[in-house]
Amino acid sequence: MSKPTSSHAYGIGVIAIIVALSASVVFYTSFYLPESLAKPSVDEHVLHPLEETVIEMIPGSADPDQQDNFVPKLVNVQLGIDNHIIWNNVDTTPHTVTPDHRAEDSYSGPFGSTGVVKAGEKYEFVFTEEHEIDYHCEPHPWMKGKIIVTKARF
Ligand SMILES: [Cu+2]
Repeated sequence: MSKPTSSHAYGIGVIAIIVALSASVVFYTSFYLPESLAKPSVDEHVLHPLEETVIEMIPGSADPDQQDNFVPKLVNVQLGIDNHIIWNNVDTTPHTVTPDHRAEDSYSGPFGSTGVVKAGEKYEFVFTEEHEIDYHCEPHPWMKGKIIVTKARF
């Protein structure tokens, strides 16, 4: 003896599964796929590290006789820990963050400020892979700094 109600419920179940499957196919092809093709997949901890690393362009940096300008000058960061670097211009003069040699991160793109960082403004960059970059300030070439990005030690 077949019960029409249970076969009806079975039919609804099959339709629900088909609808769910096609919805996920549509999502995968129209949203997930283009997104994942556009950029390499990067670990969430690397994209949103625990800490920000701050480098200041300090007052007086435009003076070639002043020893300190990018402070700190040498910065070592680790992916997933403190690889989000912010350059704060706390000086009264505009400066740039310019790599000595072209440097590019495969997720974040070319490194370096586009144009100057005005007084009171900042430039920030999230490194997502290992790098060793020497950089300077375009108008004040005596302003020099270095960034070393390594994998977390644990
Ligand atoms: Cu400068």
